[in-house]
Order: sequence, then structure tokens, then C-alpha cells
Amino acid sequence: MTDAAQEVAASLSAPSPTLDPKYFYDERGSALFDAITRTPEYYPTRTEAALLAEHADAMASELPGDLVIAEPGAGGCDKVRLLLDRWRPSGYMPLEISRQCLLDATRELAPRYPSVRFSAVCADYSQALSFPADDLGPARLVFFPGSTIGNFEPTARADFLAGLRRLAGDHGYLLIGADLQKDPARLNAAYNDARGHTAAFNRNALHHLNRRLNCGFDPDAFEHRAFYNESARRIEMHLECRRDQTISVADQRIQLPAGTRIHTENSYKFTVEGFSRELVDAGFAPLSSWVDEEGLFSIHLARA
Ligand code: AVJ
Repeated sequence: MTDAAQEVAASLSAPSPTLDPKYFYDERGSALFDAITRTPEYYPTRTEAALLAEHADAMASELPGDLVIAEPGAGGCDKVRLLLDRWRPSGYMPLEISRQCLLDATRELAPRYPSVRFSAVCADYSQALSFPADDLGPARLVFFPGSTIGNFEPTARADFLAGLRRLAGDHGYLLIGADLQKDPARLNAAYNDARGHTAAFNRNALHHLNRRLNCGFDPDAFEHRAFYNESARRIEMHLECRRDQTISVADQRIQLPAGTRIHTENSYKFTVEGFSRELVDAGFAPLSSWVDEEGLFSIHLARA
């Protein structure tokens, strides 16, 4: 029996059933996430890209000339292109769990940037953090865009930021995106897009588990629920079961009575000040942050 099966069985049979957001991301899930980022409602991706484009020079002016960019969870290596174009770093180190993603992206990218030394690392986040920087070589800039940091619970987030500090090394840097607290209506819209891509993305976790672990979910019997929890300052995504279901995983049968909600994701929202404090707590010295005119999204540059 696989670790994944055990993990899923345990989290689904808990009094409040949950699934790890990592189960969103099979091939279809990544394509659906891509579709989400192009909906009019989902502002984070395009706002962050605009901030990077507008301030790339200002960012570079606070960094040493000789730099290696390390990107945990690089995926398709899309966002870093802008930095490779503008900064021409001496190296780029994508760390990505999906071997295929890593190969496709680096094969496409590397020939376009002959002066950038590519060192692709196939590893998940937790392993990614144990690649210490060479303190004699170029400074390492850890790039963690997209407000992916918002997926971590507060304690895990503190640990992860401390891990990014280790990955950066003692003369390294961190460039990280953090989505901001705002009008709940705006947030609710971003996670309930009219085209239904977010709903499909949420349900895809069940399709993925059916395929991988043969769970026997009926994904269409689940309703997408996403809402801003104002006191916890996070978007919560759930899948609400419309009728009684029994699924099976790791030789266990798990009852999901009608009305059961599986909590699939938290996406925490920050303030610039609050996030800067978290960076300090993780051992970083914040240098600058950039926010768009509407105050939707922030990018933070910090020194180790
Ligand atoms: C990839 C975690 C940043 O939280 O906004 C998008 C994932 N979930 N729509 C986010 C997501 C639903 C996204 N992150």
C-alpha cells in the first residue's frame, strides 16, 4: 500500500475530512489552474506578472550582479522568464517534483538563454530546501512567486520560510509573492469564476484520486464551495457531497454522508506589514516590497 493511500485514508476519515491541495495537480489539474489564471476574476497571476515587469529593474538594483535564481516548485518555469530576460543571471535552478514538467520546461528554456547555466533538480518542496548554496559562488536568489506561500498553515509557513532562508544561504535573497487581504467580494469572485474553472479544478482532486488510488468518488456529486473566512484571513475551498457515498482507499471503506464537506485548500491572505514580519521571523531582512495600484498583490524582496 502506498504512502499516498494511507495519507488520503487518514485525512478523509478524520471528523472533518480534508485533502491536501497537492492532489489538485495532475496534468489536467495543472491545465485547469492555467485556465483559472486567465479568467477575468483571478487577479493574482496577472497582477504579479505586471509587478515583476514594472519593477524588475528596481529589484535588480538591490541585488548583486552575479546571481543564481533558485525556484522551488518551478512548474512550467513561466514566471521566471521575465527575470531571465531582464537580469540574465548566471544560473537558474528550477526545483520541481514533476520530472516531465521539469524536462519539458528546461528543454524549451535553456536554448533561449545560452548564457544562463541551468541546473534542474527533480525534488519536492521539502527536499528542495536541503540544497545549500555555495557560499563562495554567486549569490542565490530564491524565487517563490504566485502566493503559493498562502497554501501553508501558519506554523508550517514559518517552517517553510525558514527552509527558504537555508536554501538562499548566508548571502542569498528571497523574492516572494503574497496575495493581500481585500474586499471579500473580490476574493470570493476570484475563487468562484463564472466559467467554472475553479470548480472543475477543485473536483479534479477527486478525479485524480480515482485514477491514482481507485477511490470510486463520483466527482459530479460534489459541489464546489469557496469562500473567504474573514477571521482566519483565508479563502477556504471545500467539496460538499450532495448524496451519500462510500469510497474506498487503502483497504478502507469510508462513508461520506450527504452534506459532508471535504476541505481541500486554504489560501491565506496577507498584509504587507504582517508578511514582512514573518520574513523577519524566518531570518530574512526585508529590503523592499511592491504593491499594485489597487492594493491587490505584493512582492517582497528580502536579504538573508
Ligand atoms: C496556486 C495556491 C496560489 O491559492 O490562489 C487558485 C491555488 N486555488 N484557485 C491560490 C488556487 C483556487 C492558488 N495557489
